Amino acid sequence: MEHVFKGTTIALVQGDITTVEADAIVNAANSSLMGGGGVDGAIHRKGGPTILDECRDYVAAHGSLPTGEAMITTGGDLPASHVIHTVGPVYQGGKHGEFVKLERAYTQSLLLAKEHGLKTVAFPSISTGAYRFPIDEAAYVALNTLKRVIAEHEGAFDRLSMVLFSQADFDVYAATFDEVITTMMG
Ligand code: AR6
Repeated sequence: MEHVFKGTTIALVQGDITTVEADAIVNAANSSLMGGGGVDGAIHRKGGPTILDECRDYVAAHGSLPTGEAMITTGGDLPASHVIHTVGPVYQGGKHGEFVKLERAYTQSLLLAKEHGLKTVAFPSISTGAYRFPIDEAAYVALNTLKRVIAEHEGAFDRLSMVLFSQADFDVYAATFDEVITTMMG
């Protein structure tokens, strides 16, 4: 499922993000940057030890990565050239700034990609696994943020995708995609 918005293709894909060829894939990491479960575990397993070495160097130089911020490493053994590591919020009922923090995780990842001249970026559904963000609300934040950043940085990106691990997650994003992206292009 995809749609072109201001020259950038926005795509929804069902699958495993560690198999995606892109200038960057995004990792739903935690502040320690030392790996974990879910998509973070999968990226480090498949990407090999150089990614963790680069994360360790980053933490030694800058400290841990706050929620809503992003940093970049190479892609190691992954088909993607780079990994942008970001930290989504832990969902705590929705009244603790989670929506703004989730939006910021997407935005900062995209700004970092732009800074490095990376034109194709694939995201997992940040915060909707271990961090328990309701997926329907997270889909709305994710897709609206991609759209806003594309409009604010026209020409910066060729293709932005959301890679949903399960069919159920894909279906939720697809319904939101119709609402937020396809029908509001004007
Ligand atoms: N490709 C695409 N999506 C995936 C993959 C994959 N290979 N594997 C899982 N997902 P989570 P979070 C989906 O828990 O909620 C980690 O331990 C998954 O189905 O990976 O941001 C970190 O170290 C879900 O929809 O990330 C942090 O401590 C989505 O990715 C914490 O979890 C996000 O689930 C971050 O939690």
